[in-house]
Amino acid sequence: MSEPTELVEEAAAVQSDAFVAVNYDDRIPNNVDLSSDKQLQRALETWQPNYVDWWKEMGPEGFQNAEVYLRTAVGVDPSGWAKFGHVKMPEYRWGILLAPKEEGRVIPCGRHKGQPAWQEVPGEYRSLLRRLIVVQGDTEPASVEQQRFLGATAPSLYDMRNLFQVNVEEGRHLWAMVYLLVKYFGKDGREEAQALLERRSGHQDNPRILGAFNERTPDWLSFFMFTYFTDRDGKMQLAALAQSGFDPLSRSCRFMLTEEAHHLFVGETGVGRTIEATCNAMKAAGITDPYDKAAIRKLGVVDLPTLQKKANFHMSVTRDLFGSEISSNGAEAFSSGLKGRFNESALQDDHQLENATYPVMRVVDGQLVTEEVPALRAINSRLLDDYIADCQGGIDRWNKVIEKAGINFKFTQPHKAFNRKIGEFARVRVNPAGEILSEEQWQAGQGEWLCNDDDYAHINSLMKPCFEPGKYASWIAPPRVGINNQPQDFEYVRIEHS
Ligand code: BYC
Repeated sequence: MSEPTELVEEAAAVQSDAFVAVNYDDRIPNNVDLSSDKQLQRALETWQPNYVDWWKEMGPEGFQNAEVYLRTAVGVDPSGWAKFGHVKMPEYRWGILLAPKEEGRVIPCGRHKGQPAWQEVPGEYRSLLRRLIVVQGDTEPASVEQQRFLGATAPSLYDMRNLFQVNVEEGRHLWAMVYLLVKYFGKDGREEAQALLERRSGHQDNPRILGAFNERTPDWLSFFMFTYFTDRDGKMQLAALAQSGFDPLSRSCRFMLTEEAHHLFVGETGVGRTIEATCNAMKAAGITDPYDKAAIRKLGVVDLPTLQKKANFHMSVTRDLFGSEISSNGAEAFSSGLKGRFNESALQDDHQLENATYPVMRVVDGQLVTEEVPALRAINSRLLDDYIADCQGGIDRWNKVIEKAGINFKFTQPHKAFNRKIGEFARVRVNPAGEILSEEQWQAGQGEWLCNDDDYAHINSLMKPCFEPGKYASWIAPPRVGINNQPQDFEYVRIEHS
């Protein structure tokens, strides 16, 4: 597949403004001059062992002693913002990294537009701001918990390393939000920081806050789909929060976005390499019909229609993460100046939207219709639309691989209303083509649009570990280039001691 665009994006983002020297002498690496605020330092140093305990309990199972080739942000100069080396994950140097302060920055949107960005919490928006930070923070450990069993079935050491890299960086993103909570929200911030270590993905009594983060990530296809589609929600939400009038949040999110790019790359190339393996195997076996599942599955690869079903699930569950399309919470987050839109500064309007409207698809009298709605109340809907557009790039690149192989199959995004549990479409049943269905029709068709037991059985049968350096499971093609240009047979994870 084509060269990783996300990496190019990543390099560009990194070269822009993320370089501030990180102090690695402190117990908690940071570029926020932590040692000058003893009270904050003590509070974070009290949280740190609890975090490490959480990591040992809920982080990658079975690989806590493995030496993993990880990148750690050092933030020194444009030719090397990160350093690579083998590290045991519990010893990873999780730190607090903020993008540099922009002198004279103003609040970019909402009723306070043009006023100096807040350096302290604006009192009238305290609880809304805290809620946004907590929700963002909650997703980070949740994803680590969801992925904790995947190491054992990694299709290669390269992929295993990428999984663990994503995991440690989600851990760092939790640190980023905990820093804000502890520094700016006093006692309740410390309580929230503790609660972030106590909720558990999928737990009946104390689950993670948002739906998708309580779903299982049972196999590597789910992992790749998750990192392509759900981490992309992370990208969109972080981009919106990077526009926050609360400057420390903006600066935290700007740095997080540089790390997020690699997660999207892992997702896009993971799915792409799966498609490549399928196409190669079909070609070698002389199979041209992508729906000849029985024959294709015998080749030890994933048939393309099953991949589409997996994608359907992850796309629909992730779309729920944008909240209700029409939302007074969304309106208030924007109007208060706490959260902007995607690419806020590049948008050509008044950035206040008091009199503007936005087209939102709704369910009216059992029909899907598009209505103009006050733009402020449609902020979530707009971000969702931007997200759907942003998803398409990788899908097009996947389709090119299939086209090049001469196979007649094309991945598509299901209709926005398909399989939704939050918002406008939560109460209707809609197929991927966008037709409203009765409950009976939905039940009858579900297995065609989302993975059924048979699909899961096949996927599970492929989830066998492949731990020999330079070797890959049958269902996934090797990557074009190694991480940090390492050779094909590089030992990305030394697992002998784990
Ligand atoms: N599941 O007005 P509503 C990432 C709740 S991913 C369960 O509809 P609002 C990452 C909502 O909390 C990015 N509950 O929506 C990716 C509210 O509850 P309360 C994470 C849901 O508030 C991969 C109620 O329903 N960051 O970084 O405008 C790996 C009514 O809310 C759901 C953010 O999300 C759901 N899907 O918007 C690792 C940014 N949706 O308050 C990391 C911060 C809504 O009445 N969060 N609800 O109890 C936000 O901006 C907003 O909270 C949301 C919701 C966009 C999520």
